[in-house]
Amino acid sequence: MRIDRIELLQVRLPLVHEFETSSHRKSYLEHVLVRVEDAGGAVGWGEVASPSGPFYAAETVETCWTIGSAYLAPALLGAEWEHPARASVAWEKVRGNEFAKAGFDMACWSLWSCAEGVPLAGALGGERRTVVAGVSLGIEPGVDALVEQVRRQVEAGYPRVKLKIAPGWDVEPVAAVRAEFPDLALHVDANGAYTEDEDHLVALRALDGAGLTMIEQPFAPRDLMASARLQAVLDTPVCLDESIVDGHDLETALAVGAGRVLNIKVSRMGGLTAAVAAHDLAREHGVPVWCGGMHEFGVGRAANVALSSLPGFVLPSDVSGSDKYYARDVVTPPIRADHGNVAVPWDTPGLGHDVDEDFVRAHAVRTHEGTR
Ligand code: OSB
Ligand code: MG
Repeated sequence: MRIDRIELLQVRLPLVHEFETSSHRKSYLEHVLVRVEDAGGAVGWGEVASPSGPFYAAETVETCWTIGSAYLAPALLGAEWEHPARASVAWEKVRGNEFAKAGFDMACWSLWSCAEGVPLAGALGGERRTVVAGVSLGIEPGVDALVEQVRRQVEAGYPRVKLKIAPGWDVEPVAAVRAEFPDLALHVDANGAYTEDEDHLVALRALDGAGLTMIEQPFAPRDLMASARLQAVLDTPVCLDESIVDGHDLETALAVGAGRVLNIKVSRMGGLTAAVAAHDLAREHGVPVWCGGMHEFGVGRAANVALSSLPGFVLPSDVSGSDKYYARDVVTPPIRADHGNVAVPWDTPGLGHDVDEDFVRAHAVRTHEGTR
Protein backbone atom coordinates (compact mmCIF):
# COMPACT_ATOMS: atom_id res chain seq x y z
CA MET A 1 0.00 0.00 0.00
CA ARG A 2 1.04 3.58 -0.45
CA ILE A 3 -0.41 6.70 1.11
CA ASP A 4 -0.64 9.72 -1.16
CA ARG A 5 -2.43 12.19 1.10
CA ILE A 6 -2.36 12.81 4.84
CA GLU A 7 -4.48 15.28 6.73
CA LEU A 8 -4.03 16.19 10.39
CA LEU A 9 -7.02 17.66 12.20
CA GLN A 10 -6.72 19.00 15.73
CA VAL A 11 -10.23 18.43 17.07
CA ARG A 12 -11.66 19.96 20.23
CA LEU A 13 -14.46 18.14 22.07
CA PRO A 14 -16.18 19.48 25.19
CA LEU A 15 -16.10 17.18 28.24
CA VAL A 16 -19.33 16.07 29.89
CA HIS A 17 -17.76 16.62 33.33
CA GLU A 18 -14.94 19.05 33.93
CA PHE A 19 -12.03 17.31 35.56
CA GLU A 20 -9.28 18.65 37.63
CA THR A 21 -5.61 17.77 37.39
CA SER A 22 -2.90 18.86 39.82
CA SER A 23 -2.32 21.97 37.69
CA HIS A 24 -5.60 23.02 36.07
CA ARG A 25 -9.27 22.39 35.31
CA LYS A 26 -10.24 20.94 31.95
CA SER A 27 -13.56 21.54 30.22
CA TYR A 28 -12.52 20.17 26.81
CA LEU A 29 -9.84 17.97 25.26
CA GLU A 30 -8.05 18.32 21.93
CA HIS A 31 -6.73 15.29 20.05
CA VAL A 32 -5.15 15.19 16.62
CA LEU A 33 -6.92 12.92 14.13
CA VAL A 34 -4.83 11.50 11.30
CA ARG A 35 -6.66 10.90 8.01
CA VAL A 36 -4.71 8.91 5.43
CA GLU A 37 -5.74 8.25 1.83
CA ASP A 38 -4.24 5.93 -0.76
CA ALA A 39 -4.06 6.48 -4.52
CA GLY A 40 -7.46 4.82 -5.00
CA GLY A 41 -9.15 7.14 -2.49
CA ALA A 42 -9.46 4.56 0.31
CA VAL A 43 -9.35 6.26 3.72
CA GLY A 44 -8.00 5.32 7.16
CA TRP A 45 -8.15 7.17 10.49
CA GLY A 46 -5.90 7.29 13.50
CA GLU A 47 -5.91 9.30 16.72
CA VAL A 48 -3.11 11.03 18.59
CA ALA A 49 -4.45 11.02 22.14
CA SER A 50 -1.75 13.09 23.82
CA PRO A 51 -2.73 15.17 26.83
CA SER A 52 -2.24 18.92 26.31
CA GLY A 53 0.63 19.16 28.83
CA PRO A 54 3.82 17.09 29.41
CA PHE A 55 2.73 15.54 32.71
CA TYR A 56 1.78 11.93 31.90
CA ALA A 57 4.58 11.64 29.35
CA ALA A 58 6.94 14.14 27.72
CA GLU A 59 4.72 14.72 24.69
CA THR A 60 2.05 17.41 24.30
CA VAL A 61 -0.55 18.15 21.61
CA GLU A 62 1.85 20.78 20.31
CA THR A 63 4.87 18.43 20.05
CA CYS A 64 2.69 15.79 18.38
CA TRP A 65 1.52 18.36 15.85
CA THR A 66 5.08 19.42 15.08
CA ILE A 67 6.55 15.90 14.86
CA GLY A 68 3.53 14.65 12.92
CA SER A 69 3.52 17.39 10.31
CA ALA A 70 7.30 17.86 9.98
CA TYR A 71 8.57 14.26 10.23
CA LEU A 72 5.99 11.46 10.36
CA ALA A 73 3.69 12.59 7.54
CA PRO A 74 6.59 13.27 5.12
CA ALA A 75 8.16 9.89 6.01
CA LEU A 76 4.92 7.96 5.44
CA LEU A 77 3.86 9.76 2.25
CA GLY A 78 4.94 7.64 -0.69
CA ALA A 79 6.41 4.80 1.41
CA GLU A 80 5.47 1.33 0.11
CA TRP A 81 4.35 -1.32 2.59
CA GLU A 82 2.51 -4.63 2.29
CA HIS A 83 1.16 -4.90 5.79
CA PRO A 84 0.43 -2.25 8.48
CA ALA A 85 2.87 -3.98 10.86
CA ARG A 86 5.56 -2.72 8.45
CA ALA A 87 4.28 0.86 8.05
CA SER A 88 6.27 2.07 11.06
CA VAL A 89 9.50 1.24 9.21
CA ALA A 90 8.86 4.55 7.41
CA TRP A 91 9.49 6.53 10.62
CA GLU A 92 11.81 4.16 12.51
CA LYS A 93 14.60 6.76 12.53
CA VAL A 94 12.45 9.14 14.60
CA ARG A 95 13.18 8.54 18.28
CA GLY A 96 10.53 8.72 20.98
CA ASN A 97 7.33 10.66 20.21
CA GLU A 98 5.20 7.55 20.71
CA PHE A 99 1.85 9.34 20.99
CA ALA A 100 2.41 11.03 17.63
CA LYS A 101 3.57 7.78 16.02
CA ALA A 102 0.57 5.88 17.42
CA GLY A 103 -1.85 8.06 15.43
CA PHE A 104 -0.08 7.31 12.15
CA ASP A 105 0.31 3.59 12.91
CA MET A 106 -3.41 3.35 13.77
CA ALA A 107 -4.39 5.13 10.55
CA CYS A 108 -2.39 2.56 8.54
CA TRP A 109 -4.05 -0.38 10.34
CA SER A 110 -7.47 1.19 9.81
CA LEU A 111 -6.84 1.85 6.10
CA TRP A 112 -5.41 -1.62 5.45
CA SER A 113 -8.13 -3.54 7.30
CA CYS A 114 -10.81 -1.54 5.46
CA ALA A 115 -9.15 -2.22 2.11
CA GLU A 116 -8.86 -5.95 2.94
CA GLY A 117 -12.47 -6.03 4.15
CA VAL A 118 -11.49 -7.46 7.55
CA PRO A 119 -12.39 -6.15 11.01
CA LEU A 120 -9.50 -4.49 12.81
CA ALA A 121 -9.86 -6.96 15.70
CA GLY A 122 -9.30 -9.87 13.30
CA ALA A 123 -6.38 -8.13 11.58
CA LEU A 124 -4.68 -7.74 14.98
CA GLY A 125 -5.21 -11.39 15.96
CA GLY A 126 -8.14 -10.79 18.29
CA GLU A 127 -10.60 -13.47 19.36
CA ARG A 128 -13.10 -12.05 21.84
CA ARG A 129 -16.63 -11.01 20.79
CA THR A 130 -17.02 -8.64 23.72
CA VAL A 131 -14.54 -6.78 25.83
CA VAL A 132 -14.97 -6.11 29.55
CA ALA A 133 -14.56 -2.44 30.42
CA GLY A 134 -13.64 -0.82 33.70
CA VAL A 135 -13.71 2.85 34.66
CA SER A 136 -11.03 5.16 35.94
CA LEU A 137 -11.97 7.74 38.58
CA GLY A 138 -10.01 10.88 39.35
CA ILE A 139 -9.09 12.31 42.73
CA GLU A 140 -12.31 13.67 44.25
CA PRO A 141 -12.72 16.61 46.66
CA GLY A 142 -13.51 14.20 49.51
CA VAL A 143 -14.15 10.58 50.49
CA ASP A 144 -17.98 10.92 50.32
CA ALA A 145 -17.82 12.34 46.80
CA LEU A 146 -15.55 9.48 45.76
CA VAL A 147 -17.85 6.80 47.21
CA GLU A 148 -20.74 8.46 45.31
CA GLN A 149 -18.78 8.35 42.04
CA VAL A 150 -17.97 4.68 42.58
CA ARG A 151 -21.64 3.97 43.31
CA ARG A 152 -22.69 5.61 40.03
CA GLN A 153 -20.29 3.45 38.03
CA VAL A 154 -21.22 0.25 39.86
CA GLU A 155 -24.90 1.04 39.20
CA ALA A 156 -24.07 1.55 35.51
CA GLY A 157 -22.79 -2.03 35.61
CA TYR A 158 -19.04 -1.55 35.39
CA PRO A 159 -17.42 -4.58 37.05
CA ARG A 160 -14.09 -2.90 37.87
CA VAL A 161 -13.21 0.54 39.19
CA LYS A 162 -9.78 2.11 39.30
CA LEU A 163 -9.04 4.95 41.69
CA LYS A 164 -6.33 7.52 41.21
CA ILE A 165 -4.21 7.87 44.34
CA ALA A 166 -1.47 10.27 45.47
CA PRO A 167 0.47 10.63 48.73
CA GLY A 168 -2.07 11.74 51.33
CA TRP A 169 -5.01 10.43 49.26
CA ASP A 170 -4.61 6.68 49.40
CA VAL A 171 -5.25 4.47 52.45
CA GLU A 172 -8.30 6.36 53.71
CA PRO A 173 -10.26 6.72 50.43
CA VAL A 174 -9.45 3.13 49.45
CA ALA A 175 -10.66 1.84 52.84
CA ALA A 176 -13.88 3.87 52.51
CA VAL A 177 -14.63 2.48 49.04
CA ARG A 178 -13.72 -1.05 50.11
CA ALA A 179 -16.05 -0.81 53.13
CA GLU A 180 -19.00 0.17 50.87
CA PHE A 181 -18.18 -2.29 48.07
CA PRO A 182 -16.56 -5.36 49.66
CA ASP A 183 -16.66 -7.52 46.49
CA LEU A 184 -15.88 -4.94 43.82
CA ALA A 185 -12.81 -5.51 41.64
CA LEU A 186 -10.84 -2.44 42.64
CA HIS A 187 -7.40 -1.16 41.81
CA VAL A 188 -5.39 2.02 42.30
CA ASP A 189 -3.21 4.07 39.96
CA ALA A 190 -0.53 6.37 41.40
CA ASN A 191 0.80 7.72 38.08
CA GLY A 192 4.31 7.61 39.53
CA ALA A 193 3.59 9.93 42.47
CA TYR A 194 5.36 7.88 45.17
CA THR A 195 9.00 7.62 46.24
CA GLU A 196 10.78 5.19 48.54
CA ASP A 197 10.53 7.64 51.46
CA GLU A 198 9.39 5.77 54.55
CA ASP A 199 5.98 7.48 54.83
CA HIS A 200 5.21 6.64 51.20
CA LEU A 201 6.26 3.01 51.68
CA VAL A 202 4.11 2.75 54.81
CA ALA A 203 1.07 3.83 52.77
CA LEU A 204 1.85 1.47 49.87
CA ARG A 205 2.33 -1.45 52.26
CA ALA A 206 -0.95 -0.59 54.01
CA LEU A 207 -2.76 -0.83 50.65
CA ASP A 208 -1.59 -4.44 50.41
CA GLY A 209 -4.38 -5.44 52.77
CA ALA A 210 -7.20 -3.77 50.80
CA GLY A 211 -7.84 -6.64 48.38
CA LEU A 212 -6.77 -4.63 45.34
CA THR A 213 -6.31 -6.33 41.97
CA MET A 214 -3.19 -4.24 41.45
CA ILE A 215 -1.27 -1.09 42.37
CA GLU A 216 -0.51 0.71 39.11
CA GLN A 217 2.70 2.69 38.52
CA PRO A 218 3.68 3.60 42.09
CA PHE A 219 7.06 5.09 41.18
CA ALA A 220 8.60 7.34 38.53
CA PRO A 221 8.54 5.86 35.04
CA ARG A 222 12.21 4.88 34.83
CA ASP A 223 12.55 3.66 38.41
CA LEU A 224 12.06 -0.03 37.66
CA MET A 225 14.29 -1.01 40.59
CA ALA A 226 12.07 0.74 43.16
CA SER A 227 9.12 -1.06 41.62
CA ALA A 228 10.94 -4.40 41.90
CA ARG A 229 11.81 -3.76 45.57
CA LEU A 230 8.17 -2.97 46.33
CA GLN A 231 6.83 -5.96 44.39
CA ALA A 232 9.13 -8.22 46.42
CA VAL A 233 7.37 -7.26 49.68
CA LEU A 234 3.76 -7.01 48.42
CA ASP A 235 1.24 -9.72 47.69
CA THR A 236 -0.75 -7.29 45.52
CA PRO A 237 0.55 -7.28 41.93
CA VAL A 238 2.30 -4.10 40.83
CA CYS A 239 1.12 -2.99 37.36
CA LEU A 240 3.35 -0.96 35.06
CA ASP A 241 2.02 1.84 32.86
CA GLU A 242 4.35 4.85 32.29
CA SER A 243 7.45 2.64 32.78
CA ILE A 244 6.85 0.58 29.64
CA VAL A 245 7.34 2.53 26.42
CA ASP A 246 8.88 -0.21 24.28
CA GLY A 247 9.62 -3.90 24.20
CA HIS A 248 13.05 -3.39 25.75
CA ASP A 249 11.50 -1.73 28.80
CA LEU A 250 9.19 -4.71 29.13
CA GLU A 251 12.06 -7.20 28.86
CA THR A 252 13.98 -5.33 31.57
CA ALA A 253 10.92 -5.03 33.82
CA LEU A 254 10.23 -8.76 33.54
CA ALA A 255 13.87 -9.61 34.21
CA VAL A 256 14.06 -7.56 37.43
CA GLY A 257 10.55 -8.42 38.65
CA ALA A 258 9.32 -4.81 38.52
CA GLY A 259 5.69 -5.88 38.25
CA ARG A 260 3.27 -8.74 37.63
CA VAL A 261 0.68 -6.97 35.42
CA LEU A 262 1.03 -4.77 32.33
CA ASN A 263 -1.16 -1.90 31.22
CA ILE A 264 -0.76 -1.69 27.43
CA LYS A 265 -1.60 1.71 25.96
CA VAL A 266 -1.55 2.06 22.20
CA SER A 267 -0.51 5.73 22.56
CA ARG A 268 2.27 5.18 25.07
CA MET A 269 3.81 2.37 23.02
CA GLY A 270 3.70 4.14 19.67
CA GLY A 271 0.88 2.24 18.00
CA LEU A 272 -1.00 -1.01 17.51
CA THR A 273 1.99 -2.84 16.06
CA ALA A 274 4.03 -2.23 19.22
CA ALA A 275 1.01 -2.94 21.44
CA VAL A 276 0.47 -6.36 19.85
CA ALA A 277 4.19 -7.15 20.25
CA ALA A 278 4.03 -6.20 23.95
CA HIS A 279 0.95 -8.40 24.35
CA ASP A 280 2.79 -11.34 22.75
CA LEU A 281 5.87 -10.91 24.94
CA ALA A 282 3.81 -10.55 28.13
CA ARG A 283 1.81 -13.64 27.19
CA GLU A 284 4.98 -15.71 26.69
CA HIS A 285 5.93 -14.73 30.25
CA GLY A 286 2.49 -15.46 31.69
CA VAL A 287 1.92 -11.77 32.54
CA PRO A 288 -1.74 -10.70 32.33
CA VAL A 289 -2.39 -7.47 30.41
CA TRP A 290 -5.20 -4.95 30.01
CA CYS A 291 -5.64 -1.95 27.76
CA GLY A 292 -5.32 1.49 29.32
CA GLY A 293 -6.94 4.61 27.93
CA MET A 294 -6.05 8.26 27.35
CA HIS A 295 -9.60 9.63 27.22
CA GLU A 296 -9.71 8.68 23.55
CA PHE A 297 -12.27 9.95 21.08
CA GLY A 298 -14.08 7.24 19.09
CA VAL A 299 -11.21 6.48 16.69
CA GLY A 300 -8.68 5.65 19.40
CA ARG A 301 -11.35 4.01 21.52
CA ALA A 302 -12.36 1.70 18.64
CA ALA A 303 -8.70 0.71 18.26
CA ASN A 304 -8.51 0.00 22.01
CA VAL A 305 -11.59 -2.22 21.80
CA ALA A 306 -10.14 -4.16 18.85
CA LEU A 307 -6.81 -4.61 20.68
CA SER A 308 -8.56 -5.74 23.87
CA SER A 309 -10.05 -8.67 21.93
CA LEU A 310 -6.62 -10.37 21.88
CA PRO A 311 -6.41 -13.41 24.17
CA GLY A 312 -3.83 -12.03 26.64
CA PHE A 313 -6.13 -9.13 27.63
CA VAL A 314 -7.59 -11.02 30.57
CA LEU A 315 -8.26 -8.05 32.87
CA PRO A 316 -10.91 -5.33 32.26
CA SER A 317 -9.66 -2.54 29.98
CA ASP A 318 -10.19 1.24 30.32
CA VAL A 319 -12.57 1.22 27.35
CA SER A 320 -15.68 2.63 28.97
CA GLY A 321 -18.29 4.12 26.61
CA SER A 322 -17.40 7.49 25.04
CA ASP A 323 -20.43 8.99 26.77
CA LYS A 324 -18.54 8.93 30.08
CA TYR A 325 -16.44 11.79 28.66
CA TYR A 326 -18.10 13.26 25.56
CA ALA A 327 -21.70 14.18 24.75
CA ARG A 328 -21.16 13.38 21.08
CA ASP A 329 -18.46 11.13 19.65
CA VAL A 330 -16.51 11.58 16.41
CA VAL A 331 -17.69 8.16 15.20
CA THR A 332 -21.04 6.57 14.44
CA PRO A 333 -22.25 4.50 16.04
CA PRO A 334 -20.58 5.83 19.19
CA ILE A 335 -18.73 3.34 21.41
CA ARG A 336 -21.05 2.16 24.13
CA ALA A 337 -20.67 -0.15 27.11
CA ASP A 338 -23.62 -2.27 28.22
CA HIS A 339 -23.13 -3.21 31.88
CA GLY A 340 -19.41 -2.97 31.35
CA ASN A 341 -19.43 -5.01 28.12
CA VAL A 342 -18.35 -3.43 24.85
CA ALA A 343 -19.19 -5.34 21.66
CA VAL A 344 -16.28 -5.90 19.26
CA PRO A 345 -17.52 -4.99 15.75
CA TRP A 346 -16.63 -8.25 13.98
CA ASP A 347 -19.07 -7.73 11.09
CA THR A 348 -17.64 -4.43 9.84
CA PRO A 349 -14.24 -3.94 8.20
CA GLY A 350 -11.66 -1.59 9.69
CA LEU A 351 -12.43 0.27 12.91
CA GLY A 352 -16.06 -0.84 12.66
CA HIS A 353 -17.29 2.71 13.23
CA ASP A 354 -17.67 5.47 10.64
CA VAL A 355 -15.91 8.75 11.28
CA ASP A 356 -18.40 11.62 11.19
CA GLU A 357 -16.31 13.87 8.94
CA ASP A 358 -18.69 16.83 9.00
CA PHE A 359 -18.66 16.83 12.80
CA VAL A 360 -14.88 16.40 12.90
CA ARG A 361 -14.29 19.28 10.48
CA ALA A 362 -16.72 21.51 12.35
CA HIS A 363 -14.72 20.93 15.56
CA ALA A 364 -11.24 21.18 14.04
CA VAL A 365 -9.23 24.07 15.49
CA ARG A 366 -6.44 23.60 12.94
CA THR A 367 -5.62 21.37 10.00
CA HIS A 368 -2.54 20.38 8.01
CA GLU A 369 -2.37 18.67 4.65
CA GLY A 370 0.49 16.77 3.10
CA THR A 371 0.56 15.15 -0.34
CA ARG A 372 3.10 13.20 -2.34
O1 OSB B 1 -2.71 6.58 33.98
O2 OSB B 1 -4.28 5.52 33.05
C1 OSB B 1 -3.72 6.60 33.28
C2 OSB B 1 -5.72 9.37 31.53
C3 OSB B 1 -4.72 10.28 31.28
C4 OSB B 1 -3.44 10.01 31.73
C5 OSB B 1 -3.15 8.83 32.41
C6 OSB B 1 -4.14 7.89 32.63
C7 OSB B 1 -5.47 8.20 32.22
C8 OSB B 1 -6.62 7.32 32.46
C9 OSB B 1 -7.73 7.40 31.45
O3 OSB B 1 -6.74 6.67 33.46
C10 OSB B 1 -8.73 6.30 31.50
C11 OSB B 1 -9.66 6.33 30.30
O4 OSB B 1 -9.31 6.77 29.18
O5 OSB B 1 -10.81 5.86 30.48
MG1 MG C 1 -2.06 4.55 34.59
